[in-house]
Amino acid sequence: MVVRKRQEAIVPANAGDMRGQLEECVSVLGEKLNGKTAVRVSVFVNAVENESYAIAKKMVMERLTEFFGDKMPAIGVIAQPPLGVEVALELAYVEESDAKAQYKKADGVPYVVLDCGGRKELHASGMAEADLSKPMLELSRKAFVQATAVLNAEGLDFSDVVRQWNYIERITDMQEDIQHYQLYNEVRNEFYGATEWKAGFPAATGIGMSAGGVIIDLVAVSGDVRIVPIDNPDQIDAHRYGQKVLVGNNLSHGSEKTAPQFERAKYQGNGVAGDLFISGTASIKGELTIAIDDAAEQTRVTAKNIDTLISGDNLRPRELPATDDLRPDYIRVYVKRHDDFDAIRQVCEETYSEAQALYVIADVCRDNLLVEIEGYTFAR
Ligand code: 3EB
Repeated sequence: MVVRKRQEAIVPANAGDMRGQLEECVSVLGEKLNGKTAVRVSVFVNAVENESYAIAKKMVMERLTEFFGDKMPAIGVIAQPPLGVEVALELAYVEESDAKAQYKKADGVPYVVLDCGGRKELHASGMAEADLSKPMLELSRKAFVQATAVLNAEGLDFSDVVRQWNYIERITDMQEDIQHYQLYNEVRNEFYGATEWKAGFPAATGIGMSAGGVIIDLVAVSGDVRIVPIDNPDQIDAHRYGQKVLVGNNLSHGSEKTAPQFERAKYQGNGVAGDLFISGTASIKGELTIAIDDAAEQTRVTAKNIDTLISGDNLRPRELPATDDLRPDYIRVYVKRHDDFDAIRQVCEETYSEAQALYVIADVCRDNLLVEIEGYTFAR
């Protein structure tokens, strides 16, 4: 059985400080979760440097630990200010009757395992080095070491990951001649290289945050399941990007820079129903940025990329059950500049009127990208 994930954006309606808004979010969380099983809570906080991030993270973790007790879902706290508020939550849950949840810990990371009858689903978030004073290389490696520990504790490896979020502090900043994002790509390759990839890389998001180092969230599956990577005919696969779109140097200062290893989308299901994870998508055609300096047009191009990706025409040849055009159930929208928010939101609301949406401020991985959109839909 494949269990439909539901996602909800929980954004406080009342003004106030972070603590007050968090309280409001937690009370909404309680209402939404009535009879449901939380698998992940992503918490977006208005913090712009490590000191205020650490304070916010501590407050959030204490409050959510109190709320969830010994049934902690995957939780990550991300320094990406939600638009207009101090804190917002994204809740991912399943109907309790759908799956039996186990709450576990490995290397200090709480995670959830859903037993879906012949199929196992792992949700883990917030994997990161705690000491944020360490250099980017160590921050990146520690996030992957923790992810490895969680996967191995469940007898899985990276090739079982179907969805990954890669949060990278000040993603386009240079550390000498190496860009933070490129450094991350090299480290990702160190860890990904150790596994045999049978059904493509994960669907992923690679996105900036203002503080917090490097954080990984993931969803992995094993058992009786069909996993299908989905590419976009209008975009070059990111793992085939050429050297000229990757910035700066690489770690070894010589050989080729490693491209971002992810698929545009990934399906996991049983031939009748399944999850369709839509990777972070931007205004890129081929491998080049389109509509430079025009946030509204970049949003339209991004939406078109998503529509093409999950269209019946693109899915049918892969023998996925969804033969009609799908729409995202849920989108998360990363806005680079606050001033572009209204323009971006207007396009998103017109295009995805039926989807829930969460808007956060974040640096996108190329200087000329003003918006990135990720999504989820249940294909059946
Ligand atoms: C792009 O299309 C935009 O490095 O894991 C999107 C999704 C992007 C995932 C990643 C990066 C990643 O190249 C950036």
